[in-house]
Amino acid sequence: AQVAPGAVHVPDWLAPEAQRELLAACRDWARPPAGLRTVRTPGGGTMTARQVCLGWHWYPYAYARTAVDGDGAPVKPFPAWLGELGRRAAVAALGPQEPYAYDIALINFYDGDARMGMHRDSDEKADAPVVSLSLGDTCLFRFGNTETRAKPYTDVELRSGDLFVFGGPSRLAYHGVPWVYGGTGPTELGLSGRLNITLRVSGL
Ligand code: MD5
Ligand code: FE
Repeated sequence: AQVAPGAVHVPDWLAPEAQRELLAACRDWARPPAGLRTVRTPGGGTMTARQVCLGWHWYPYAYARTAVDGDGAPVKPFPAWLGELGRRAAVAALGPQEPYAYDIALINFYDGDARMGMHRDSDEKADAPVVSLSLGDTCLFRFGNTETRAKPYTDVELRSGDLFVFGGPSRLAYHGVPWVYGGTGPTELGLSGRLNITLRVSGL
């Protein structure tokens, strides 16, 4: 379903087996070196969702090749199969298009009361669509507008296996995760909390 021009939600895009495989990969990537970390913002704040990066390391508000605000180790490689998954996802949501060279994955782990405030993703130098995949608990995802953090926005529930693609005029929209509904994920998956995998083109 199109939520806004270029912003498309495809519920239940990843089959249970594909969800299990992606979760297993995320657990592996979360291990040190350059594994899961807590992100601190320049203003002295702490993000409640913890993060691991592939390909390029994101720190507020730029990209590096090493985990500069973590253990300093070289960032893990972005695997070819993940780029293929990103291209298939973009086509599934937006239809035939140029094959984008995805080279960044940002993986956010939400547990307990973790959430994400309204923000824009503007540190990439390319305008390729962002592919977002959700695993585990359902969240409330807030898709806003390009002008302000405030209303109008559209609230969407993202569930385990859902795909969301943000391209075109929606690429620079404000968005956030005001809430994760604890204990709502598929029991068979064995994930407590929520995981979100975003695939991006750095343009770097
Ligand atoms: C999440 N992650 O659920 C969200 C989903 C992030 C982040 O926001 O920055 O890691 S990805 C949402 C996204 C990405 C790019 C553009 C837009 C939304 N958008 O235009 O709404 O952890
Ligand atoms: Fe974002």
